[in-house]
Amino acid sequence: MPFELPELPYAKDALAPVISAETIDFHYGKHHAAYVGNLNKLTEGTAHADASLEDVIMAADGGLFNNAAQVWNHTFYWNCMKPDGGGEPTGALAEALARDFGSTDDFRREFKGAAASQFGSGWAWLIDNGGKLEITTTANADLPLKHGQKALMTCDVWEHAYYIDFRNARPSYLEAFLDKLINWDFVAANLG
Ligand code: MN3
Repeated sequence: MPFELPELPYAKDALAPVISAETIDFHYGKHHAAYVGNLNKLTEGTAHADASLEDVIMAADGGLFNNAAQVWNHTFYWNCMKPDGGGEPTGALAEALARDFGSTDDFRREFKGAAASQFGSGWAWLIDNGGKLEITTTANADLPLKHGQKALMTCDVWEHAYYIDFRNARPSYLEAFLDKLINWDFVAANLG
């Protein structure tokens, strides 16, 4: 059974004007779709063809790892956003952010700083690292799963994520992501 491009959890224009339908057309329709296509080409007829995406990620390196990880990362990223997102987390997630960062605002400031200073292409993450929430960044396709960490939230900081809508202004994209798009319910569900 080939790997499939998951449906977007909202319409492609639902995140506008922060993230335009044009960005989604390229980012989901071209980039994410291409990673799925490459993954299927690389696994066809191999022992990985019927493995779970996570098992491929853990077993693979090189091009196979890059494509499998990018399929996972993008699916996770789409779910980290929703139309009219942002606002404040509640309950156990809000308590955990206060415990490990001081407050949700402190978390936002630290996350923005880390994501803005990730050099080149990569991802910024909120992770659960053995019961403590931490912010981390990864280069290219790398992801917390590969390091034994549980991802709670991510923001794609490859230029293709923001260049159409924000040009080179990564900090503006990060601010809009946190203030207007982040799906705290999804993040809270990942905390479990
Ligand atoms: Mn991307």
